[in-house]
Amino acid sequence: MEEKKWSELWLKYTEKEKRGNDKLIQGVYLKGFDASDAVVKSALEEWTAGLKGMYGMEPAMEENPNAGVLSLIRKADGRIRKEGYELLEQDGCLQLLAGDEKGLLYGVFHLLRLISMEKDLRGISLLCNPDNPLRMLNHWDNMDGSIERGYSGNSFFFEQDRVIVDGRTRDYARLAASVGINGVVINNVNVKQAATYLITDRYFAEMKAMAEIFAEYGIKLYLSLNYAATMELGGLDSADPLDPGVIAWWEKKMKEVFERIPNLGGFLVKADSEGRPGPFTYGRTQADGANMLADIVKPYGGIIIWRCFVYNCTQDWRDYKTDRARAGYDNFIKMDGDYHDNVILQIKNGPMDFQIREPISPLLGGLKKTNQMLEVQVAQEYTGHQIDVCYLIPMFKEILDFKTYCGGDLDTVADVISGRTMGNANAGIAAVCNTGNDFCWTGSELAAANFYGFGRLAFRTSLSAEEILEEWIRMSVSNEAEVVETIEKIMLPSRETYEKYTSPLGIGWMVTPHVHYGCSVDGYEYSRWGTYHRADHLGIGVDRSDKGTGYALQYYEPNASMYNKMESCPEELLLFFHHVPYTYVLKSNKTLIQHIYDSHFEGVEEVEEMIRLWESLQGKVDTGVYENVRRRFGMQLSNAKEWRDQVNSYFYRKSGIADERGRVIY
Ligand code: GCV
Repeated sequence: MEEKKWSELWLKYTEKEKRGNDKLIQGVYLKGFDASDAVVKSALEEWTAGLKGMYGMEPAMEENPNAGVLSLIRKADGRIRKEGYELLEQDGCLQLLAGDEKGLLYGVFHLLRLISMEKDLRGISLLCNPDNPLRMLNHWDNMDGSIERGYSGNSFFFEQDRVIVDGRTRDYARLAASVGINGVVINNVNVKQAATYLITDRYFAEMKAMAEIFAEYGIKLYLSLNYAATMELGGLDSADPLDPGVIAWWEKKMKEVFERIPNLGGFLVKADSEGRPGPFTYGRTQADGANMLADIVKPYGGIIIWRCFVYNCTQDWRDYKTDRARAGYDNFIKMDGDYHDNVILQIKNGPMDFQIREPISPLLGGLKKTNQMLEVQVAQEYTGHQIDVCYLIPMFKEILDFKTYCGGDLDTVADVISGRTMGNANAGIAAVCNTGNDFCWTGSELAAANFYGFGRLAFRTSLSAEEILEEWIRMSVSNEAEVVETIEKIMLPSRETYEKYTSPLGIGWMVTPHVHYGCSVDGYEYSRWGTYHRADHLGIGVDRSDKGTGYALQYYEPNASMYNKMESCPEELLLFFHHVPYTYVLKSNKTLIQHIYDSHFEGVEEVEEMIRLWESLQGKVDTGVYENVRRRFGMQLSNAKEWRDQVNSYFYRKSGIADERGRVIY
């Protein structure tokens, strides 16, 4: 067999301690499921491959659910819901009760996870229903093989305008399904060049083949759509959503597309944003655009996921009332309730753009009558390019736990996007994915924890960042306690470490324009109207209170008042909401400027400590993994020092206030 050019990540299936589990799984009994169903087949194949690799066993199909046999049984009873499952073991009988085929597949992956982590299956009793109906990965892959904000090689979906469907497609689907992903958008939201043709005869055969592989793992294929396809493909002179000619073109096109690509879930649309066309061009609303497409795909069971990343990147902010952070809310809140049932608004976690720390977008829960999805970024665009270690799951937990006060008891972001708040089924969570075609899929071996963790969290938002990390380490790297603990020490605080040596207290940016890695204090690509951070010789920060841009008032009370006042604003977001004097005293009793100095020194020291920890693992983890991470740590340390020196010297020169501790500031 040809050797794979990619890692198996957490599906390695190497030999494991049995701990008596083998006695429970000598055979497999199937009831209520059709063994020839594609998803059931995948589940059985995975079970077989997993047991062969981890226990050297080849369990046969059995006629009876005897003790010592794993029973896979269909059971949908209100408790076990669609895509859900229950695992039970009593008196030597291990049962996986599943609500449907996907539940069966997820249950099998759960058992394999436990086996891989060398856990005891005896006495197991757990019910797992997915928290979010839609659990999606968004790839920003271009048809030429490049990936927008990709840090792991090239695309494994596209190469030189060709679609790739091969063994890696299947392994990708296995990895995604193993953590509960049920929808994947394969192409960049910036639909340019050949990607417009994904909905044409040129690519239908490949789309169908890919959709079929995904379907075998319970995943629906989605495509990013070029809103102006009527013009770029159809030769019309308009993309006006109310134009009958435009509507007729889309009707014909969608009929063809859904006939040719079975298992297509629908489309993701970026309109009126960063140069992309959209309904605003024609004086129409975002709802006009989304609803037009949604009505057309509805007969095929399709959905339209419409992004809320709509802002005017050329706006002049010198009047101090204009604020990019306001844009999402201002553009979408007015039409709350106007969106049709099969439209979902996809909202980035923060009002700006995936910074290391931002407040939660006030649109999440701000919209009370509209389907919503949360969009987070697993690709480390602003969080270290998969060079710097940054375990993102603690940040995603914070976002999900945020209380929006949108009314009632079910008002956290997790409630809103799961559909619990409004009782809607078209809801969920999506992540901009961090994969590419390099051997370990994610550039840094450690960055795979974010891919893994996102899926696990999307399925069960109650899992902690610690639990998820432990699972990932044990399955991907080692079950040795020392290795597990050391990697936890490196990764659990890594988001705070990154924050410490980059931009302080929620101010964000200060990164090299366009590249978004490395320090450039005044660097912001849209900075023709002045610096983003508004630093002068007295202070720094953007006044987003009622006296400034008014952004703070987009939240429900008491969040609005909390953010509006400097004294009650959470300090980690202080500079996002307020322009603060360098001499302002923080709760730590340090002045703002001293905090900036200290945190930047600390950030570098923490990276040095991470490196010491990692080096203690030499010889205890796979050499390839060790070297991959070690190389990146060298780059991370230079990056951290560069940030420390640039930021500290910039603010020393601006403020004229020396470091209390007399350290060298270059
Ligand atoms: C896909 C940011 C990124 C862009 C990205 C955009 C978006 O601006 O820098 O690369 O485009 O967000 O989310 O659409």
